[in-house]
Amino acid sequence: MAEEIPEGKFTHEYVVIGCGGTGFSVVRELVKRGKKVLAVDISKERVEVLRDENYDAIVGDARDESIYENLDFDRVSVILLLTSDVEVNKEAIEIIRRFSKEVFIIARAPSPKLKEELEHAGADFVVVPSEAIKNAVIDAIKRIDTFRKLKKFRKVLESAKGGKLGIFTHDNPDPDAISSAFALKEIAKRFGVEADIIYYGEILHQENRAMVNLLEIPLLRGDEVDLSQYTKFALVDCSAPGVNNSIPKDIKINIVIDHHPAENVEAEYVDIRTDVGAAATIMTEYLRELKIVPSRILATALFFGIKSETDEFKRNTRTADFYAAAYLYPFVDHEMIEKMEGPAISTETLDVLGTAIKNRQIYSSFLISFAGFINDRDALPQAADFLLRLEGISTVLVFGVIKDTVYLSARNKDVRINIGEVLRRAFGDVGSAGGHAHAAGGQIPLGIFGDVSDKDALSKLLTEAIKRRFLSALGVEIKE
Ligand SMILES: [Mn+2]
Repeated sequence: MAEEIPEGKFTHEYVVIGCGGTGFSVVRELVKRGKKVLAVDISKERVEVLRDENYDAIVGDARDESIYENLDFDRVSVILLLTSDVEVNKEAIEIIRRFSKEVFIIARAPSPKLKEELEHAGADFVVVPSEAIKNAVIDAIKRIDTFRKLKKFRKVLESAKGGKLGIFTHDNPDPDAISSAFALKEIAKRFGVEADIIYYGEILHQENRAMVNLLEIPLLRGDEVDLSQYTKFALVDCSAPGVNNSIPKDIKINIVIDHHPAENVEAEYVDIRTDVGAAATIMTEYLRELKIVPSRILATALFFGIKSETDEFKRNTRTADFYAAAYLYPFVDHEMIEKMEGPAISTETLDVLGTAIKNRQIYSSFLISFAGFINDRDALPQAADFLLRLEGISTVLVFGVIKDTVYLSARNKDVRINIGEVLRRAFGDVGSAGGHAHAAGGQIPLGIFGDVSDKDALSKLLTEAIKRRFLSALGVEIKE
């Protein structure tokens, strides 16, 4: 055998020993990827076949030291032992390790049990074909699930052809809901189905408004649209009409795509995934599976949807969200994202902020402020967010009056306090209030505070009453 080995040392980066079915495919794949590969096999015929196909190949036994004597270990970086004989592989590992401690060894083992033996002998990585096949089968099953889902989805969309699809979001849609609806609209278009995005409530938050305006996403208000013109309906980012949304309860829904847990969802097509952080992540997967390359605008919308829903990948973010964001990334207009994240402050918000700053009252680490008689409810959380940044402050309550309602917005970063609970305790009996540990809100009818028409007197009265209830719910005593 030794006479088959030519003079001079081999400088190939990869050496594949054992070129049966698996080894041969590995050689072929590595060469295809531009690697320099030396193939070694005990069978003369096999080596001839390899040479016929222009691969560098020599005849040799994996346990024959002369092979390794002829390798330049400064250049060879990986040796793959792919013979099906585990004893041969094991012996070969021991021999190779006498020549080089550094060279990377990948070896094949017939079972998980023998894997350890080869690792022990000095292999860096052991491949077990039966495990690889098992994983491939599991992957195939997952793919089939997706495939079946998609087939159903296509069917529903195709049956909508010629008609019009109404896509509902939840009330006061956020970027996740808006971008998901937008994606569904674009997908429907590919199927020859015209679609409108319909919402109830308001597009609150300047970021959301900036998104809709900058990306020019067409949205229709539910109370201004004739629902009888639609032949099918879809819900995104929510799963039932009339539940936490103002969609008429008697509307028959055909498609539901959501990431919030839900039971007994009724629709022709339902895709609810609770293992993703955003509905926009699901929609991105639809684009990928349907091989629809997103436009710059759509990719930017979805990316912004995922980013904002997961609070910059900090909240309830799953692997799928990262994958979706990574997929969208090259299509995203990042300048646009920057503009959406730092939209101009409206004059009104600035005024509300000014009033809230001026009227602040501080009790240890709690800050309370009356932001005045306002028009834009959305300015309150912004003022609360801003005031929470004040040194020494951990909890903020800002409130303002719009028409005959007092709106409350609270923010908290003290881990011992659940501000949603505090607001419920403080104001639940006179209005509606609640939320999360770090953010909460509420509404109280102004009439509760008596019939006072003088604004100054009302301001004082309100501030006193709200302060008392709030601090008492927090367990703070007010010293007069
Ligand atoms: Mn969502």
